[in-house]
Amino acid sequence: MQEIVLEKISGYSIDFNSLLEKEIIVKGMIQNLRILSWGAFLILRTPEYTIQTIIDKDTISVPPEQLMVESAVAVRGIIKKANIKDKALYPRDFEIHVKEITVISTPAYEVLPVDTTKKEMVVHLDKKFDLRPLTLRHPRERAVFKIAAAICNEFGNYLSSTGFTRICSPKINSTGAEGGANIFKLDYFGREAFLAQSPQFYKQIMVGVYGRVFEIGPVFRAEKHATSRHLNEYVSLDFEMGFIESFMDLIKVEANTLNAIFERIEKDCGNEIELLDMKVPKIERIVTVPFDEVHEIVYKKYNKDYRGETDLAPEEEKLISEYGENEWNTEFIFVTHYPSSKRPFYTMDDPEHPEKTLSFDLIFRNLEITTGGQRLHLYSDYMNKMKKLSMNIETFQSYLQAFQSGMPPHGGLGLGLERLTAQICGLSNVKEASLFPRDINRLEP
Ligand code: AMO
Repeated sequence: MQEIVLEKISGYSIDFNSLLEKEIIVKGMIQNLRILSWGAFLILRTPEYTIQTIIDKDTISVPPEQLMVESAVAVRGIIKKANIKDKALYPRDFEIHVKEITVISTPAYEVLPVDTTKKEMVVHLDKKFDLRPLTLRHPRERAVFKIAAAICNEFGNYLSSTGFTRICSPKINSTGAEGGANIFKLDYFGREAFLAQSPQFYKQIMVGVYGRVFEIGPVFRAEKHATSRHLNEYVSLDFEMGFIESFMDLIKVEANTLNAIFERIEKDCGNEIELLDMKVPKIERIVTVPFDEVHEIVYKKYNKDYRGETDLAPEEEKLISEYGENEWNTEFIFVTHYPSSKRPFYTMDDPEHPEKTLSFDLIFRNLEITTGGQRLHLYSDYMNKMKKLSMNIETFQSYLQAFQSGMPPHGGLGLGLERLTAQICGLSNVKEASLFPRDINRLEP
């Protein structure tokens, strides 16, 4: 038997000011290496900072020429003040003057297949995804996924602080929730099963248990076309809450959650904001516009006639965004009252206009990032709606137990993490906001 004393693992975070002119040992990966006649500038990447080190070739035992980008090294040196411009570095006001460097491991590639040391990585999108284990190490890529991490963290923190309980629902299910053909089937020990398109049924069931719930998890959509806005697996940020008066309650919670996320990004991601040259948004006030009115605006203002269509075309999302910025001075447009024919069966129809629903999408910088709405909550309403739509009620029996057991008026929404990240970071393709994107042509890495 061996007993090991449990120690807290300390982070790599360093108060550089207090270490000025002192010697430290830092372990990390070589992000960049610039060899000059007198030695080298070596950029060291650690979990919490990326720092410049200065190597004088006469003082260290390893010749700089023998070092390689992406080697793991330990550096011993003195912390000095510096004044560095490169936005990929933080801190920029300190550097390490190296006394000794030890190579811990080196890449197996003789030459790395992509140069990750340039400000912009010059590589085709497909190659960038093929070589994700390496290309993700580029400072700009790392910055994008720091932003995504901040979004997830604050979505959870903010909602937890307002009475929501985090849930983790199953992703292998016996039915789909969203309808449509974009569902993956799989063989589940001889039975037909499906990959979750959304945590929809489970988050509703859990409102009966906790009143307010949220989930951050993967969902799967068998999208048949490769587009710049669709992934076959994405991360869905969902919440669902009981005792709502109307879907406006959901819109308010979403606006507050998004503002908390934006504030968190401002506070924690200063380096990423600078590096990506991001404009962090803020929701100053809520602007809602009914679905039909969007068609009208797009027709009258831009002479594009989508009237009669039961969904918004990507072009309309773009045009209404432009209109929103110019006329309403907002980047966030909540489009409400989508046609019933386009919304899943669980959506509540507007009692005054049954062909419309009490639902909404949020359009942000040309793209739909959220769908939400009020749900049916009475068992009898489910029965009527499902019969009207000729659905097989038997298949949904376990979901319907929630309504047989009693449910409050409720609603919620789903927010696509990659779409939000892409729009905040100014990326033109949602796949660039996915660590390992899945599309119709891609299953690796
Ligand atoms: P919906 O199907 O509209 O609604 O999805 C909600 C949000 O998820 C994102 N999204 C996608 N992101 C990347 N690739 C895709 N293929 C993709 N499909 C959707 C979008 C979208 O706004 N259950 C409902 C939500 C609810 O009412 O609570 C649902 O899933 O950002």
